Amino acid sequence: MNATAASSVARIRSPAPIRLDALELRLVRLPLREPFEVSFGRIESRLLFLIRLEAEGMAGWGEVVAWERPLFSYETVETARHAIRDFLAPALFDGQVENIADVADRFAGFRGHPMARAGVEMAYADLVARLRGEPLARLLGGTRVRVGVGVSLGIQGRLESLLTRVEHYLGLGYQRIKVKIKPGWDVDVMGEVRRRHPGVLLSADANAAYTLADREHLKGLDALGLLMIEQPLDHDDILDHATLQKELSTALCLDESITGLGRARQALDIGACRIVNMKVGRVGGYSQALAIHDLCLSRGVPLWCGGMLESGIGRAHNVALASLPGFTLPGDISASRRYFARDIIAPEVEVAADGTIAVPQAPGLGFEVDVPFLESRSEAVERLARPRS
Ligand code: OSB
Ligand code: MG
Repeated sequence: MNATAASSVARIRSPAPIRLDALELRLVRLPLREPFEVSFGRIESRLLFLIRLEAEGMAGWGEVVAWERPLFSYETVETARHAIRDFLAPALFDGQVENIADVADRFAGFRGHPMARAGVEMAYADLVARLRGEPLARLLGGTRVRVGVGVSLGIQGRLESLLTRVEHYLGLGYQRIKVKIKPGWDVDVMGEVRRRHPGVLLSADANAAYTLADREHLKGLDALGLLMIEQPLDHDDILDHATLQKELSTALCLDESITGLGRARQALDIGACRIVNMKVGRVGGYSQALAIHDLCLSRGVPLWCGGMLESGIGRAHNVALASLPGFTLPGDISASRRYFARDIIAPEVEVAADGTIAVPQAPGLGFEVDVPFLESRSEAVERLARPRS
């Protein structure tokens, strides 16, 4: 894994080595304000998986971004619970922890389960930031005080519904519109959005809905001046994407396929994409995310922060991460109210009229968790404590 080599990773350390006292796993269900549909499926509510890590009388929060069903990747809420409860947490409770590379090293012998690891790494990073009295963004190496954001619009039954939503979010200031596409809802739909909004930053996300056999059809998107086409081909492919990228003038961006630092480097080496979508959950935590950030920055590859319909906790982590210098394009980090009638943090994440979100300057995530509301929506809470020695 060799996350230790990256300089920014080395900053995520507590003032002194600490013993972690407890890890709480919590499942919370929030209804979505409207259903969200992408090429692989549709959801109406989000079962959120939150991690609370305790040490030195303080607590840090993280979020496991897996969904209930293995549609985006193979992980689910249940596989992540299993991985954390039975393998990751016990590894963490053994002795003292110094820094995030140490956390990643304890997990290094296990294969897979990136979203599970990431949830724990996120909670650890927030905890360390709070112990240091530093905003998480600064701890991660963030330099921006506001981050630019775009919105991701799901597949709609009717073109009119999509066009109304595009207008709505542009009116709120969002800097970039991303439209979810699939066969039958793609070139014509994107063409219509482009015709109405000639100047906007516009992209399409296929969530792996196509194959190389669709290359001629996908070339129809080249005339539309899109910022990028995200993950057109298989979820774990990079070779076919490299073939497709050579035939398209539009930049490809990989999301699902970038599962860690090694894969990111390979994808860039073979020209599988020209833009990278970063999701801390997908790459297995901050140890990988910061290394990928440093790689993209050093190669001049535009990077942006993706989303998984997170609660305010995951959202706050995304805001902090997107404040790093390599994040040069607007992220999929919308306001809490884009998805939820009420979020679990206070204040909620807000997008200003210029399409930016303020990076909090208070210690840790910089948002308070609304514990009474959280309790009222919790479906399961499990607390794992360090074994007494
Ligand atoms: O592919 O980027 C994606 C949501 C869930 C799963 C995958 C994706 C998305 C989004 C929405 O596009 C991002 C967000 O607003 O959180
Ligand atoms: Mg995507």
